[in-house]
Amino acid sequence: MPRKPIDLPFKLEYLSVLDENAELDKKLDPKLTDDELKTLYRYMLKARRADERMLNMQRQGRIGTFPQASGHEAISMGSVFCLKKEDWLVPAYRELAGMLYRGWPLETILLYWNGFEEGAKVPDGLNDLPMCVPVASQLLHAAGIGMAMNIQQEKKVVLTFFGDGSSSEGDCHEALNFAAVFNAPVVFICLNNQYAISVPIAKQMKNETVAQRAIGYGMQGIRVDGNDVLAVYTATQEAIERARKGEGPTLIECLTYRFTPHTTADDPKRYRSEDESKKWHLREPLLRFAKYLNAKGIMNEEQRQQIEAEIDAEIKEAVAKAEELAKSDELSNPLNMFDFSFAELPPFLVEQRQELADHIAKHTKHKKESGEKKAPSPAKI
Ligand SMILES: Cc1ncc(C[n+]2csc(CCOP(=O)(O)OP(=O)(O)O)c2C)c(N)n1
Repeated sequence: MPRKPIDLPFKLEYLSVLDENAELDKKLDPKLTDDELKTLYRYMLKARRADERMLNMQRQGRIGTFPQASGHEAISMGSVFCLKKEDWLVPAYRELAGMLYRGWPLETILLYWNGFEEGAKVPDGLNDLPMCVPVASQLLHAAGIGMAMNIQQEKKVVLTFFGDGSSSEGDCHEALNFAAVFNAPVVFICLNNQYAISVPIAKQMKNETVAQRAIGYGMQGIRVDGNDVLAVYTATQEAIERARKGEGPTLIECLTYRFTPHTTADDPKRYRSEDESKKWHLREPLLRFAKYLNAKGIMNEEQRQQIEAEIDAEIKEAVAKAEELAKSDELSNPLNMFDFSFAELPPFLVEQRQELADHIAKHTKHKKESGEKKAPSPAKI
């Protein structure tokens, strides 16, 4: 028969564990301990409060343009929580909750958004990459790390993130394809917040879901409620277990919404309706999870307030530290930009570094003569 249907074994699921009223589907309960549930909540809340604080600071001119992550806490924390310390985290730029949980000091993140190279310095002992702003480029790094681990026969996994808009990039397709073909232990988390700056998802892709693209690459795929931390946790945990068993990569699409502008330089009122935004606020990840913890009897309002107070103090301390560091001679040295990418600088960068050092020295001399503040001391190569 020249024309006949091809029988292909495709299936695609949507997963939510807590419904919009915070009712748990008992069959899907991931059965986390009370302490684990409270940890999830704490870091989600810390990320939300840090995000709000950073917005205030940006408006006061105390940090630069940055992308808020409010509304994405369930995705970031629910997934990163599944990693072991030695696993790899390859973040984009909205993974605040997970990065804080992983051990990135908030002051480091504040320095990053203030333009300091030191903000990209991975804390000792973590197999993480710094945040990535060029969209989708980090997915190739994640696929490459996964392939390298297969060669080295390591049982670690890689967790990486990208947006719905990033799924239009060639880098994204190459990374997914390489990971599938080489059976790399990578979990690709798509934060589908439905907009790439002002471009709605309908103008990014012709498919109904991002998850179904997994089928085309030959990997597992699932769509989850990205405002439900337990759903994200469950899907990521399953994907990581498969990856550790050598069963290759997974694409998890987390359906969510940006509660805030794309970045502090954006005005979503010009392209999103208030009605749409209000509808999504009803599915807010933190309120929903707090309601569940309350109903489960493990966090009442008084205990929640206590966590708020502790977080408030932690954020104040981090802001003070970051601002102190930013003033130091060591960090305000522009030569630092050469210091964190290469173990050994290639000759053309040695030359550029010297050129900048000479320029600073000349400028300093000029400033000294005119009685201005001294220039920063040169950093080590
Ligand atoms: C390679 C590259 N091209 C363009 C940009 C400018 N840019 C920054 S964010 C963005 C949209 C990203 O949308 P999406 O992937 O959906 O992520 P979201 O910001 O919505 O989380 C673009 C085009 C960039 N950062 N990198």
